[in-house]
Amino acid sequence: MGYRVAVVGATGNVGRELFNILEEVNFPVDKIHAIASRKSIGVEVSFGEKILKCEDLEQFDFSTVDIVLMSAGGSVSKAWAEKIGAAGPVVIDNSSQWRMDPDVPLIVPEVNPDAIEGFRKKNIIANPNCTTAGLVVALKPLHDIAKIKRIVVSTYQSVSGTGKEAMDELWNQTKEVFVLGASEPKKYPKQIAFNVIPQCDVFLDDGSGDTKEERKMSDETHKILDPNIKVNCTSVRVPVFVGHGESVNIEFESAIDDDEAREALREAEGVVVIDKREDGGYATPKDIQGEFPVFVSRIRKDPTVDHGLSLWVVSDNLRKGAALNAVQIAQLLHERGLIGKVPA
Ligand code: 11C
Repeated sequence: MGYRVAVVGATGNVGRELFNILEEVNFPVDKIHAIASRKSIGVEVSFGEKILKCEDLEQFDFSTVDIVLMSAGGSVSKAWAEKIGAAGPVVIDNSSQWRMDPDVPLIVPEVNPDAIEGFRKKNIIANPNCTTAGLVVALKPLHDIAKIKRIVVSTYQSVSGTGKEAMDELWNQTKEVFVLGASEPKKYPKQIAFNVIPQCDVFLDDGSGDTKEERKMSDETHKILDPNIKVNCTSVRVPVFVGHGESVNIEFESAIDDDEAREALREAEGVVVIDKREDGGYATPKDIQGEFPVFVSRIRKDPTVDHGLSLWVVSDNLRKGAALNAVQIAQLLHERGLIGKVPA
């Protein structure tokens, strides 16, 4: 027996990956709907061999499905997720809208699977930000050995995190630079081709100087892994199409050496260690595009603190950072027999 599934935001980068991954992991699907805003009604998306035509979000009867995978941005999730959850299906939401709501579990299945049990209050489960997902999968096995006190993270985020128009902007500017000069930036505050931009998302107006992306890294790490970990993050956009890298410096409460960390990471679910300490003996965004795991490289002691390690983490932001994690949440619900109507 399979489930009746709807994908909301079916035409976006993550929406399309949701269909691919449901198919790749052979999720038990009986019926599947592609849902989008009115302007995309009739647009075709593929699910395996099948072609689906997008249906109108405003007209769709959500009581006819069991699971809704949503990736249509924060404002659509704000307006729709609670209503959809109240109609019956469980909503797995990829936006930042519900992540910090105390009545909504924020789940990375390798890290905090048991927290999923709390989803009935709103019938919504939140999927984390792409950089947080990769980070916590890599931190969890280390935190289990020697508690983490503080992390300093610098991200190297690809343009697909901003969406399709940002990918076009990088592509067009890259071509234009050698002819007429790069066109004016639209999606980013500065030229992204042949550049790096130390800003992801908007600046917060709380006087901290942090961007929204940087705050998500700290808030979401606290909710998923441990509220006591101090997080300092600088998020940077780089001219890469897919795959987010993260340089992570970790300070632990007690001793852990690099061999022990490497071994724990090798055994951890959802992690692949590539750490050869030679030219090219590490993972880059280009190497891991389309892959499921989180890749960890450059694991080494940080001798500047008592118990410190540095590492390099890279994952496919559209997969583990978004669509894959959402589908893994659906698989977790399925394994635990949690998909069905909200109990009366
Ligand atoms: C980026 N991390 O790369 C963002 C994209 O909260 O789900 C995902 C935003 C989010 O710009």
